[in-house]
Amino acid sequence: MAIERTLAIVKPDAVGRGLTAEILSRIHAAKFQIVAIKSLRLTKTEAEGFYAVHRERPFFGELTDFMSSGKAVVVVLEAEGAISKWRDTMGATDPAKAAPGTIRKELGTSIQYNCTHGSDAPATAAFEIGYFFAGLDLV
Ligand code: 3AN
Repeated sequence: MAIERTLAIVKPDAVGRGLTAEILSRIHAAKFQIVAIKSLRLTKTEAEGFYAVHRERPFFGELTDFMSSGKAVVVVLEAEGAISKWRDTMGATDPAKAAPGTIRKELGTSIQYNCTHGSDAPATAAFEIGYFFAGLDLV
């Protein structure tokens, strides 16, 4: 499998609950390299731009309110097959349906407050990484 990069976000629910170090430790345990990392608070407009593909979904307003409600930690991860590997490490979107041992199963509290984000395909990963990081941050 090829070496890939993906964008992970420790969402505001997890940062607010003091779970950043726990999630970074799981990233380390799963053997991802951290290529770039920063802490920031998205504006509502920036959250809408990030989730533009979901603009027509009924939860778009709620989702972008939540994602701009507090600090998040955005991380570029690298590994063989990083995109699917990180989605496996996170577990299913709904914590109630996520597999045992996954971040969302063990730490998430609802489909909205599910602690982490991960890109879902190579094109999405390229867009999402570029949304937060410049080329020079990624050398
Ligand atoms: P994933 O993050 O697992 O790729 P998506 O892309 O379907 O899931 O959804 C993006 C984000 O939107 C999810 N991480 C979750 O926070 C939120 N979301 C998805 N479905 C719902 C829903 N039914 N109600 C509220 N928020 C949702």
